[in-house]
Amino acid sequence: MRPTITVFDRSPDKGVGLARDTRVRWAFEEVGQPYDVRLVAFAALKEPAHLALNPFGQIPTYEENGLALFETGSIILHIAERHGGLLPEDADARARAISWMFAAVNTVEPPILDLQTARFFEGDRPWAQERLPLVMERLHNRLKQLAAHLGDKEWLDGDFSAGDLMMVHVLQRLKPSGALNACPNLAAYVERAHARPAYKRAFEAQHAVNTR
Ligand code: GTB
Repeated sequence: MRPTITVFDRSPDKGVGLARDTRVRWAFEEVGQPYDVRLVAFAALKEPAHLALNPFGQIPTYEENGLALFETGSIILHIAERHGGLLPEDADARARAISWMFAAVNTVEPPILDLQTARFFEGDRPWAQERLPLVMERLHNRLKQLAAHLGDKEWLDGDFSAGDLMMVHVLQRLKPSGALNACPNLAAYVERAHARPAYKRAFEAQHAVNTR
């Protein structure tokens, strides 16, 4: 049975790949697992049928043989554990790749989301102009730390892994802001990952939904 994921029937980003189903689609493409998609309207996210899959009323969710998962980190870990190609065989290297998955969503993504919040949801508050430089500084510090680790390596730790997949999808949200330009090796890292055939297939699939 093919797994089914839920995705926006129309993503607010109009298909540029920022909605989080893109990272799950990418993981499926990397491991060669076909999947089905169920489109969900925004209003339906907070209805009981969807809340039964994700108590926070968000996409994406994952269903297969009676198992329902939410949170992209757990979904991608599940996919990576059941198929070869996204986690190393060596136990220590595997544990390190999983550390990078957590680092992506728990250490790098929060300051990126803070910037989005400061700009788009709080930009009209009287204190917004005072807060924005603080948010930017925290983000740049985090990016500099990541850039220092990556150096001139191709991927974060050995071969491309689920850790890179998560990290790149987190970082790509910064592309429109230009914030990645301060760290050229991170910008090149994102481009390198986006050149992977699996990413291109995932991108095209979500783009087709959002431009139909
Ligand atoms: N931590 C969860 C995970 O990793 O799975 C976060 C899931 C999440 O944020 N889902 C969003 C959602 O369902 C869609 S991806 N939001 C609806 C809601 O909370 O009511 C986030 C997203 C949406 C739109 C853009 N965009 O337009 O640029 C980018 C990212």
